[in-house]
Amino acid sequence: MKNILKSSIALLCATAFLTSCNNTANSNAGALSSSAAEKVYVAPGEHDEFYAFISGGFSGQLSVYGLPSGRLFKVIPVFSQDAEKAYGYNEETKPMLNTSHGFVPWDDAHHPDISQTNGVIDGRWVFINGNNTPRIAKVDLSVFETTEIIEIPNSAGNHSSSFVTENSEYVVAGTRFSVPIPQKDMPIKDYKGNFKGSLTFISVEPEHGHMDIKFQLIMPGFDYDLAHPGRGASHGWFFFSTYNSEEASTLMEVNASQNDKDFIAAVNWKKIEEYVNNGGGTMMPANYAHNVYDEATHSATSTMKKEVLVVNPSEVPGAVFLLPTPKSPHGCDVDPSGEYIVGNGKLSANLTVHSFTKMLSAIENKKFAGDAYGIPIINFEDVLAGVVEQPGLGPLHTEFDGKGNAYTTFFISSEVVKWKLGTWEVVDRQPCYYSVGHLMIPGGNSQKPFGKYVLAMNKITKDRYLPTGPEVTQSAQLYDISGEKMELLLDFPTVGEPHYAAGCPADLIKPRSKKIFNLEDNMHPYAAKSEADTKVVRDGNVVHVYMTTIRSHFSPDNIEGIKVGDKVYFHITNLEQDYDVPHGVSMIGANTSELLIMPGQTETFLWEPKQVGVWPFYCTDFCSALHQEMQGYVRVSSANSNTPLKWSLGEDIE
Ligand code: K7E
Ligand code: CUA
Repeated sequence: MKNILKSSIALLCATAFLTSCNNTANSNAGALSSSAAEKVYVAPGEHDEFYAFISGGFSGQLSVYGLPSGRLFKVIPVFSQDAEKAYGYNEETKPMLNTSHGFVPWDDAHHPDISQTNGVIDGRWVFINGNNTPRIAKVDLSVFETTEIIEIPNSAGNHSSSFVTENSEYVVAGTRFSVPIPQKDMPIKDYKGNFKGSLTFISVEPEHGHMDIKFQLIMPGFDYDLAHPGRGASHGWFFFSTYNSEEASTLMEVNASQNDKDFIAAVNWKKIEEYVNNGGGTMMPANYAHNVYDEATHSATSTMKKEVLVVNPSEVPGAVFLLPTPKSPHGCDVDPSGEYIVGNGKLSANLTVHSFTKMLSAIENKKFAGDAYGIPIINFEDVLAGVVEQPGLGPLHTEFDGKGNAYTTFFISSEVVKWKLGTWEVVDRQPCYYSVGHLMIPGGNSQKPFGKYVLAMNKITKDRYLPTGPEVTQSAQLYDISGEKMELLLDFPTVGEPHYAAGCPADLIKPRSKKIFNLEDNMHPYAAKSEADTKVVRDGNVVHVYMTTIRSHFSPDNIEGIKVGDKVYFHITNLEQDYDVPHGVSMIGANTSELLIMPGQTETFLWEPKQVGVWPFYCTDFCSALHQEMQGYVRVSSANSNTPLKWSLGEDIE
């Protein structure tokens, strides 16, 4: 049996290879029509219609593109240090990357999701998960910066994350790997029955978006792969795909592919919320970081939280059910009406669609096929809405256009397949180049998708671009879906490996985009709000430099009396109050990055001079015609020297 499975998996892999080759042949054949070029042409000076926030996967970041042009506007640092923006390098943002494991300057970012109001995306925040050291980040779309990161305890491989409910009541994070809860030293072979999976509901405070773990549901030791919220009639529920319902812990490609069906777990979070609000659940000791960036102080703080509220599904009867779903489902997608839950079984020939209405009546009639660790399993037939027969090979993810159509990606056959909700008939298919993973329709995880484009995100590019050594960029492909047939419009390279993306009409975000930070509102403890406030203060071997920038000088620009062995903190306030006039700063030999300081903002870098001499610093952002003149010197004397501490601008130090 095992051998048969092994060979069928090998066959799937071989098919993947063959299909790629076929597609290579196709790609060489087809030039796009000139109307395709027109459809993505955004004239110089014109704006794109949509923002696309594309996850960077192993880059740990979130990149911002315009659609339909495919132009890259910004890479927002989220989980990885970014020397360009000093994120994770300057003193202000280092706490953002703090965790219970210490400073973790990287993560694997997969699923951005935009906040919603009344089931419609509102363009306020985008949330994204870090898989590796489980974290959820929030990016504020008025500044396009990461402003909050919360670590998830009792989780590992945080993958069925981060998806928001229809009023952003919760951003939800599910564990991929089940683990001992609480963590402990135990034999791996005792996995089955002893390891558990946690599904975490993080409340989002409506006004400022402040995140807090409301509760964790402690589930059987499956792998929780993807998730989506219910909406409309199914608002109040959340759906999670699972694989490894076998609870295997080794040679997973075989041992976690034994069961004919795994599950989609349906969680009535409203019911659990009510239970918890009435004092239900158990406080459990935990240790996790909650990192918050404060716009007023331009600084982040990291707080270690010491407990988390856990709920066992058996405590809340009627809150959790399992929907059998063939075969190791990956994507778990809910249509705009909230009625259909699509399970994309990676090893299944067909796509399985569950019905929310049928699920409710099965629950009402208590028609169950058994249970897993006390969680009722609904009969497959009793919850099945329909099946899309043989649509392709290796289904991964599904999105919806809001016009009754669904679009599913097929990794192995490298294509996007369009099919109809309700009749389950395939109506169109288009090849992807190659091995498509996620796809995105702006507003795709909401009641109101903007079904004009679909963006396919591909794992392999092969011959599509100029070669760049052994690794070729991953890519995104844009299709027009406004007509009956999908039309490929554009290829563009991505930053890192894109998994999911979130799209949003530009008009939702543009008017709220901040142009400057008001200097009066700057509460940074080391801000110098005018040149008169600049100074250099020594406290033992720690020196604080209160410095300002304005076109085109630093104040002060000459400093003497620094000694080898000092810890010199440069706190630099950008006095500019004009849109798009950052200044940069860099210091020779500093063991950190430059700073890039926005108008009205204060940032800090640490310099520990190791050699005597006179060392220059300069502005790194070409800010004016006299940018090259924006420079200064620091005189460093020996550790036992008596050089007095002095600073100046526009006059010689006597
Ligand atoms: Cu959403 Cu890529 Cu993390 Cu599928 S995963 S592709
Ligand atoms: Cu300031 Cu260049």
